[in-house]
Amino acid sequence: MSEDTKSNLSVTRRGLLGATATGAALAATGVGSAMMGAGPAKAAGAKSALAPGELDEYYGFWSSGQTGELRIMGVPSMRELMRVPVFNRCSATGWGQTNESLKVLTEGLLPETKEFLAANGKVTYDNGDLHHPHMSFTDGSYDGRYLFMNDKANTRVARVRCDVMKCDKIIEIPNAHDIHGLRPQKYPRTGYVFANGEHEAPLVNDGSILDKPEEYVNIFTAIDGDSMEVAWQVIVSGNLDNTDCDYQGNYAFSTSYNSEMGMNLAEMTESELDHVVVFNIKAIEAAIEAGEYQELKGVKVVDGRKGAPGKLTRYVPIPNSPHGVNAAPDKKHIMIAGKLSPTVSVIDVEKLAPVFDQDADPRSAIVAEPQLGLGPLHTAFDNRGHAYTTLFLDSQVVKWDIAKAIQAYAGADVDPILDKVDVQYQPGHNSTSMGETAEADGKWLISMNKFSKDRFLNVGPLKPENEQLIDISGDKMKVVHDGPTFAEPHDSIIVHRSKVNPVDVWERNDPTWADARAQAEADGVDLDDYQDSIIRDGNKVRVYMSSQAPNFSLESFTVKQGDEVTVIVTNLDDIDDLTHGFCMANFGVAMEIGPMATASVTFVAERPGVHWYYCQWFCHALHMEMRGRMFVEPRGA
Ligand code: K7E
Ligand code: CUA
Repeated sequence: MSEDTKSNLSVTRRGLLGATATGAALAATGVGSAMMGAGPAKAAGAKSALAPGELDEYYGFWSSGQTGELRIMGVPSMRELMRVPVFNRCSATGWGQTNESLKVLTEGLLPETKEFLAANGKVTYDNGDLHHPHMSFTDGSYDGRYLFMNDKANTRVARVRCDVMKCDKIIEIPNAHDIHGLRPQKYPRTGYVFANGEHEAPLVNDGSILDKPEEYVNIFTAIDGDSMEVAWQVIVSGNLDNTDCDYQGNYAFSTSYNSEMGMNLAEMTESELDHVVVFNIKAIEAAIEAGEYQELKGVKVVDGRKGAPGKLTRYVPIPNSPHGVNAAPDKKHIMIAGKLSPTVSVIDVEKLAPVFDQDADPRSAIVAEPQLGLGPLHTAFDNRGHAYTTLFLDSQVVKWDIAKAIQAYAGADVDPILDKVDVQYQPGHNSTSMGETAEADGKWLISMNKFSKDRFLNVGPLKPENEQLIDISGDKMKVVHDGPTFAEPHDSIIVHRSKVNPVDVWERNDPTWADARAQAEADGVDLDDYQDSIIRDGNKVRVYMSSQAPNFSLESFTVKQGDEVTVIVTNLDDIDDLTHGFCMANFGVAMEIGPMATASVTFVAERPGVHWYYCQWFCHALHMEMRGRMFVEPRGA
């Protein structure tokens, strides 16, 4: 427990209800004797409610599913701190409209996608389906550089810079279809970002193959997290669901819920066993090095299908339809959640070498397979050898002992299940504080429940989800908070705040507006210290101005109807929390300009007359007065 959580502890009814009865907890939480004198009271567990002004101990990074953004939460308060637009559009920040964001949203698209989008009158996709946000690692723990995330809807992978909490790269993954599972390499560093294509398709998907399942493949992708380029891909059998990797840098693992390669539900759930694909990273790198690959759409692709010769992959049979993959912080065990099977299969990474090198039975790497309950989906961990698995159908989280599960599998008469707690309702992912790193600390667990039903005021047929905070610091799990969220976070990570250090004010030389800077230089404008400038270049007009509360440096400017106008605004307020906006009324134009940032937007001035632009970020007592006029002279005037 960190110093400041300790000092934040207070005795509340919720704390009392969330009690754990151990003396150790009493000592750790510092609950006074007056409290204990109140009867057979139990010690308060860790405190979730923070007083106004108190800061959270953890950052929570939440996905938002079909909303397409990243969300930043405070844990344990469960307060939403920020939304970071990624695959979506954002009215507040202009994401998807500013030139800077459009560059991120378009530069990583494949040429054929750009053509397809152009035929539909678009330059990029408007939607995304963001399931899995994960932070970059160095040596088995978070390093606070980047967050990576997938887009299942349009086969993309994005990166968010943790220094400014903005998305700086989005790439479309060639050859694959519908990126679902995603995890960064843990050791020695990220390194690779592993990404699963969920839906199988003909390798060359040009419309010549439909009903030949044997020609359908799936693609596992390793992306270089530094350059955000695809490093290599592996062709696999069966579709791919979730992925994780070990703490040694040797293997990655992907669950496959459709080893049958079925195209409908009956076919997909036909066989009793599916599999997890184990990828031998060093063998794959060696194959690439040796030239044993084919090049597809500019990517080096190796063959790791079932039965393919070599040591690139192995297929470990797992009971019907496995879903989640989670590496334990003991750096040894990988948990494969059964979903349609009530089991979690535990792989010992130290038993994989014989599977690759001596063709040992792939099942020999399984060291436990406890029956936990119905619908196991995902597993999280504490630092005491316990695992916490969500049970979708039972609407529970089950806490179990990894060592006991291994003993039971070896024949001992022990029950690995330690505790079950009801959650409301139907949990998907869960996550624990630092639980996806070697620094798991065993304090908090979030159960991300797909249904909230009766837990909140009714808001109509579309209900929020319910994300419940569970105190896992004691022997028994205690649900201490309900948190509604909008569609539809799948996954989250809980990162100690010591790992994340965002800036308050942008650096003027930030690469985000490198294009605007280059254009300014070409226009003879010093972007860091310029006079207002209006540059005419044929029918293109570039309007440079700055903002300083409560003024735009330009009170007005004039263009001609039909001009393509680019407005470049630099916020010269070098002050924490002084964001301005630029909104051109009735032009559908609005953007955020953070302190010391530059942002730009381009539109065609097709509406003659006087048009007000204003700052839409409440920045000053005279914020309403922070405005100016664009005058558009009618064509031919
Ligand atoms: Cu289980 Cu997309 Cu991680 Cu949802 S996935 S729950
Ligand atoms: Cu600047 Cu409001």
